Amino acid sequence: MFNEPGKLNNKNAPPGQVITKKFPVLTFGNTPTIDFENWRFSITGEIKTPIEWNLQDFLQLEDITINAEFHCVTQWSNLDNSWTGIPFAKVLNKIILNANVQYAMIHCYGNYSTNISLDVLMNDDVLFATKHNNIPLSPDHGAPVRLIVPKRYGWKSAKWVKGIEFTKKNRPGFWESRGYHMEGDPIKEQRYDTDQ
Ligand SMILES: Nc1nc2c(c(=O)[nH]1)N[C@H]1C(S)=C(S)[C@@H](COP(=O)(O)O)O[C@H]1N2
Ligand SMILES: [Mo]
Repeated sequence: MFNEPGKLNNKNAPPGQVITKKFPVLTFGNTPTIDFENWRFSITGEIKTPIEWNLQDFLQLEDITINAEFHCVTQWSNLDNSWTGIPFAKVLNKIILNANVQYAMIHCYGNYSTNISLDVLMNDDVLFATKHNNIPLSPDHGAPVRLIVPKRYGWKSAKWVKGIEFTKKNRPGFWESRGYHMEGDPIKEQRYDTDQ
């Protein structure tokens, strides 16, 4: 049975997705070893004053809990996840962006990266998550902090984040430079870059 395109609610997965109640681990390469004491989160690029926080600094920002769907481009969707974490908007409040900045590159431990436009990051369901279904993230799922971008395919929900780089140009991240779509909206089924 096909899902009706354009629907994203608790009954239907986006087109071409298969629903699972599990939460498969999907990582390119190995889970990086992260020493929480030495964990750093930096905000760089097109901002007035760059920032570097340790885990304690970061966790001082107030967290919230949301419920969200999760759609991997390999076609599994889990429609029911609770995430607790710090809203992107709270982080944005701490910095002053330069003029005409529309994009961000999320950088991770282990050299993964993904590009996301600022308007998507500003959705109120975008979090730097520390807990999934009320349990602290396991190492394989991105501990101590991962990004969650519910309205994009899972590869944009970067695990083991170590920073945000704000940019004027939309540069491709790890998968985007290997043929994945720059936007990755599951409702529009933007899986791969179709430009030849
Ligand atoms: N750093 C990093 N983040 C990543 C990935 C990765 O390989 N490295 N894989 C992405 C992909 S393709 C998906 S679907 C989700 C999967 O998250 P999970 O392993 O917690 O289910 O993480 C995303 N974030
Ligand atoms: Mo994925």
